Amino acid sequence: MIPIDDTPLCRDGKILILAYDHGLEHGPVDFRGVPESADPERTFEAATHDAVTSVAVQKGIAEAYYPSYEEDVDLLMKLNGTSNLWMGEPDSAVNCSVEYAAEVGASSVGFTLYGGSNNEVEMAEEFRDAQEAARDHGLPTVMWSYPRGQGLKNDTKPSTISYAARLALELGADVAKVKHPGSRDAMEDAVRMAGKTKVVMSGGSKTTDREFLESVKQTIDAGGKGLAVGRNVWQREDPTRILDALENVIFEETSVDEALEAAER
Ligand code: FBP
Repeated sequence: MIPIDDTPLCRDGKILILAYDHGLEHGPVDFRGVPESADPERTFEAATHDAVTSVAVQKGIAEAYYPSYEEDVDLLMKLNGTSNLWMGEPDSAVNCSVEYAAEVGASSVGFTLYGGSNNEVEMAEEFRDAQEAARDHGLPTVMWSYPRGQGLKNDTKPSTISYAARLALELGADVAKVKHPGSRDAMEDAVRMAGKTKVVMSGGSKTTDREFLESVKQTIDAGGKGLAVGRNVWQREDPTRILDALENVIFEETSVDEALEAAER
């Protein structure tokens, strides 16, 4: 773990990563509700919002779109990822090296670890290579810490999320991105287990404004540092409105009601 408060990934110690790797991870189905969301430029535009500290994309999207936004957006290069067409035990191909991520202009990197998968050992070894290379380049490393696999029946139960947060600390991630474990108390335990590694909540599938903001608020109140979110922003007709509300909850630590009111103005 290295100090990352002074890197582009953080603002005032908080983090809001706008994730847009779903075209790979889930496929075009995620773009059907709001067809314009298939255009990466729409998400890069949203990422120019002050609340967003980095946009997380795969290499191909970074190469094609980041050059037009490098003045206004900070890039988190997602180093591994797998399509939903893959039917095997959870695994993730390493699609980009840290060296190349740095060349393209990334100021941080992201890596998925499926703890509990039959492929955990290989993934942890790949993470080791990525984390050590990121250290050489001074890039913060965010672990998408997602326990899953045939032996894990419930991947969001509190003990599993606390273990996911701890894996990130043990393996040297600077930020642990974990699913919401269902309550503030459970998130508090995950934050405790992560020690000096900062915890951010993973957005999840689209819900109502209030439901989504309540889970973010619980994360902040539990000591989490923010959010890495995709669908709950760019699957909305107006991504700016929810980003306004998120800015309030995460950076100003307002109530959800205040954030919703501010977003209406
Ligand atoms: P969401 O906020 O849309 O859940 O995005 C976060 C994320 O981690 C993405 O980076 C990734 O594509 C997706 O979730 C993977 O979700 P899952 O593996 O649970 O289907």
